[in-house]
Amino acid sequence: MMISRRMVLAASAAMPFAGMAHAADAVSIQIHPQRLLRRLPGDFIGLGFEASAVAVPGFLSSGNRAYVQLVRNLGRGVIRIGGNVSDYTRYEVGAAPAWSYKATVLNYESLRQLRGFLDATGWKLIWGLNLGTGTVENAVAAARAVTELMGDRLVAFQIGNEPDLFVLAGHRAAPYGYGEWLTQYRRFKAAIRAALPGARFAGPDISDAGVDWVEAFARDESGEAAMLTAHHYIAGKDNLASTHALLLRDEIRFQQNNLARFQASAVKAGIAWRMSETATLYGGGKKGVSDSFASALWVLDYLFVLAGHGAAGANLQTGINHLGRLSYYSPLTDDQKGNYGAAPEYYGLLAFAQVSQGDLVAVDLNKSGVNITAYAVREEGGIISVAVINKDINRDAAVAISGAPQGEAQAMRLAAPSVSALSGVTLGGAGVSGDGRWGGQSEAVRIRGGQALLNVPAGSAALVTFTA
Ligand code: BDP
Repeated sequence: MMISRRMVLAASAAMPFAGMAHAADAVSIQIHPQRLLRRLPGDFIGLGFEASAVAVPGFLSSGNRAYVQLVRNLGRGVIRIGGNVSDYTRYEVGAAPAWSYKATVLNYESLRQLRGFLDATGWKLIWGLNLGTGTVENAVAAARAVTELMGDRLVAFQIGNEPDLFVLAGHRAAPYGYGEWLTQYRRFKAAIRAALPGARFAGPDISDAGVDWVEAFARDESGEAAMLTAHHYIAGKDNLASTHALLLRDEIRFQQNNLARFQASAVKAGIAWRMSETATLYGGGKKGVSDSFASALWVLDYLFVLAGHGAAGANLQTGINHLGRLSYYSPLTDDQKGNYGAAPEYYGLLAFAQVSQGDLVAVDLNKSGVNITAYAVREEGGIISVAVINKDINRDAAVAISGAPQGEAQAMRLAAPSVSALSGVTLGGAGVSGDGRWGGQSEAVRIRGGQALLNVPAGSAALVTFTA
């Protein structure tokens, strides 16, 4: 846990749930510190921005102190530039920058500022080139400038955003399937490689519907591609089923139909896979749902689900969308007047950042019918952190954790007035200010008979850290 060495609150002062009105259900968690599932990549967390975000002067720059701090709080991650706007974006070295949906222009200075932002945060970059409406010549020019300016901060290029939806987006006439796209992808790739022999590529950056493309791409570009990439949204914002409860439900079908297949493709091709764009509900998110506390519990659980399926990480789509407004699913707020802040979802990312540096190890969970999940990470020095996420809207959990090293345990709580709360979210009892300050603290956890005992109320999470 990143800040676990901070001051620990006295247990008595930190028991806000002591007076719970109804009985909690008994949930038991058994940790297996020696049963390694996988090492978690240090740059698992990612954010994603529409290409237009790079054009806004000063926004993704080292001078935007507040934003830099908000991003730095999340550890060392990866920024992905892409989205719908990238398929309408032009690069011109000395042109005036512009940041509208279908007419975004990036210049050399836009990229220079982005490099400054990456240096200030320590983050890396995945860059999406315009295949939708751009020329191969302009893609080469953009790739040259990005390569020159980003140096080793650049992870890979992508070519086209959600090309499996190119007909729907009006970028291509039907029939346009994987085969047609691959031909064009390879033409762009060859032209870029001719100019930049060391260029790395990731793809196919498809929507939820394009799982077959990932498998085909893994097969056809194995030994060529640096990474497999895909997108995921739980559902659309206009879907009547898109409620808080939907965000909190385990996505069993998606895990089986998409994640398991991505994992198998990546293993077979011997390369990494990453969820390069993801958020709760597409269409810019749903007001009152995507921007509620449910999204914090969702993202904390979801990142562990992805990690469990071998993902290299995930880029949470962020900021001003192609429609020119802030997406409700954005973890970071932006009033477009220079004021920023942490949306509820940010707290879930911040929570993940506290407990995700190390090895994912096995847990057995006895849920007693509660909609609850638990994940354990073994950090350097044998510290074990357990994320317990009670996604149940009604049922409190009386949690007993065993199998962790005997010694002390501390908990940091992720909480809010309710899952539908739009504000009042805290991690470790503290909110995050607009300039990124946060002073979250842990509370002592009672240990009895070798078990750590704590209540995790309905619609909340706890990060429990054990030190020997
Ligand atoms: C995705 C696009 C992204 C959009 C998002 C949405 O790649 O640019 O902003 O949908 O609809 O498919 O919110």
